[in-house]
Amino acid sequence: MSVVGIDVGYQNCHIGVARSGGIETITNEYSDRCTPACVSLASKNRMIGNAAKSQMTTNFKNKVHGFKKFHGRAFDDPFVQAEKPKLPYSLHKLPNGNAGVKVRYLDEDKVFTVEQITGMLLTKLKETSESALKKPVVDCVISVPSFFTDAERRSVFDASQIAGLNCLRLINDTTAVALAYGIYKQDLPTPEERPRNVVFVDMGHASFQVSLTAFHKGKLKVLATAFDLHLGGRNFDEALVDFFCEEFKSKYKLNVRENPRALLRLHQECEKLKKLMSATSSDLPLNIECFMNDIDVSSRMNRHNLELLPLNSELSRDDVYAVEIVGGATRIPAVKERIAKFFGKDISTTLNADEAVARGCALQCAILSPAFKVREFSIIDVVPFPITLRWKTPTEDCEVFSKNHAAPFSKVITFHKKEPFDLEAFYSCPQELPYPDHRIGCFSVQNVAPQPDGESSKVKVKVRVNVHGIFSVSSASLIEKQKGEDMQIDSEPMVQTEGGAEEQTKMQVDQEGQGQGDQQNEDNGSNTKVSWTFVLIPWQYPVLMCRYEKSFLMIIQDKFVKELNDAKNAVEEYVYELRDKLCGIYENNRLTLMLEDTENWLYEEGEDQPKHVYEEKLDALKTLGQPIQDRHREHEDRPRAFEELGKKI
Ligand code: ATP
Ligand code: K
Ligand code: MG
Repeated sequence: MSVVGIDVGYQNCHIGVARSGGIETITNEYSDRCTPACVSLASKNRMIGNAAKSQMTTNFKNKVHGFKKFHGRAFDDPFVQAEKPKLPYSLHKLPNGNAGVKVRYLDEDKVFTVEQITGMLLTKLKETSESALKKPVVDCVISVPSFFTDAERRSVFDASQIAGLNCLRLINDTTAVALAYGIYKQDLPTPEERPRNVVFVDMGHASFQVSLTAFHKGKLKVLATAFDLHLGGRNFDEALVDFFCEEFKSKYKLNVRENPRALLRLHQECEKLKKLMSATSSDLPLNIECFMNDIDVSSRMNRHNLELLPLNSELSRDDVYAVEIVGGATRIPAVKERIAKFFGKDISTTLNADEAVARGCALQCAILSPAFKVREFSIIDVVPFPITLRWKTPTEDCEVFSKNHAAPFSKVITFHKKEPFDLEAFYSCPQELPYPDHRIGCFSVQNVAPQPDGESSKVKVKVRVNVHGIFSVSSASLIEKQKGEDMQIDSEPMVQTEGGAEEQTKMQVDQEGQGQGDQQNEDNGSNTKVSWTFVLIPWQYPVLMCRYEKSFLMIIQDKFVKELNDAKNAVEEYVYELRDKLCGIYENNRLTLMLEDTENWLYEEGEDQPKHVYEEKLDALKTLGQPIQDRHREHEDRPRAFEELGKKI
């Protein structure tokens, strides 16, 4: 069983793994701890991560980045529409109304779902983990922003399945950070003492998340979360880009916004500049050669006091032990200042700003994994947006989960019904929701019939916000009345919470959408409980468009291209290696000619050949080259052997 935690950022991804020595963050094949959230589709293969990012300004129409926030969103979603003009690649409306990505792949126009794109990214991260751990990786924990709604979470979950991962938990970014903070702390208060309250702030590339978490020995409880999903490092980049676009318009008469390649380059340069400005408050130059229409541009900039939007939260400042900040954008001095000022407290940076989320994810995976021993630590998270259940005939509402209610959590609601009925779940406050559709799903409880005596039947419905932060109706069961028993009939539904939140955090991962009722008899044996299946009519449930075979085929295609390139490179390397040697010591005309021919061939018809052609070419070269190399080696070894012998005598 693998123990892997994945932080899928808007810009940067990190992986934490459990090894015998503990939790580590790992590097990819570029020796980089960070893998860019970038996928580039090309005529022969896909490139993912660093390789895709390096293609930034060349294959830009087919280079997909910044897709994290398109999860579970419709093409017509105002957020998607606002992002669309800023993207170098095209978006496309999928048959189910969702936003898809349109690119050229294998010389054809292709549309991919966001789940497929993130699936590709996760496939890469899975491979990176596998090569670090030297074993297959399936089980993992993946981070999502705390403000992700059901549809977004389901979509990320689907992406993990496309990548062949078994996501044990979708954990909120700031909760992962809290776990990474708390698990090794020796001095946390005992259960009788007042909790230690810590504020965690994560400003990444595209969002700003804050959580207030209470710690006791061996457990953490998130008390509240706040966020601004339009504030992150990229807003600073965009502000700089806007500034320079204006300046270059008047200074050089250039309309940068009309040239996607130039705009991308400006973006890259502005991000570099922003990072430099974190380190120095002095004036910094910006120079880009051959920027657009053969014109070189230059300008200057100094540390901006870019406005930080007000932090909207009800957190009490007095009772805060520490304010811990993570996320790349918290390196911006103005951001740090604002956070410190808001909480009236010095900020702490005891956690690794880039890797804390991934470490927390790996720790959560380790806790869930029977294969790894790690300190027990209970985690209670919160429901970020209140959830209401509505049943028709007569139309009635009941808020089943309030804001900041503990999660994961189950509740049992008792209905008295004579016929099947529908339950509609939706977020209670559409105006507070960072998502345009407040509906979650419609659950249809079927096979309900009156009792033999014509009275209503008692139906118990269990609703749950599960470990992933996803709402579901997890079971519906009918209590059959036994002879001679009288059943209490309420016209009002009774909401009964089941178990303490503590108990619910034992993290058995729910089987989504199966609707299997549990068999335990809650009614002390007097009534028989019969479980009914229910049907989920999903409103926002993203349709898994990609079958596994499809992503599997793409992986095969990538492997195929890699092997082909390796075979081609082997010929090239052999040619160079041998030619160098030939010039020096062993002269052989036939071989020299053949090497020359091969080199030319590699640039002409040998540019694009099947793998076996390269392999045959290499074999032919080796047949000629190897004996010569061997003879040369013998020739060199002989005097050395004599020398050695001489020394011994
Ligand atoms: P999100 O959490 O929003 O999904 P992410 O996890 O990919 O995004 P991070 O990797 O935490 O984001 O942060 C990336 C952001 O931090 C980028 O905007 C980057 O330019 C910025 N950043 C990184 N280092 C610095 C620095 N030294 N100064 C200023 N900004 C920086
Ligand atoms: K990240
Ligand atoms: Mg992040």
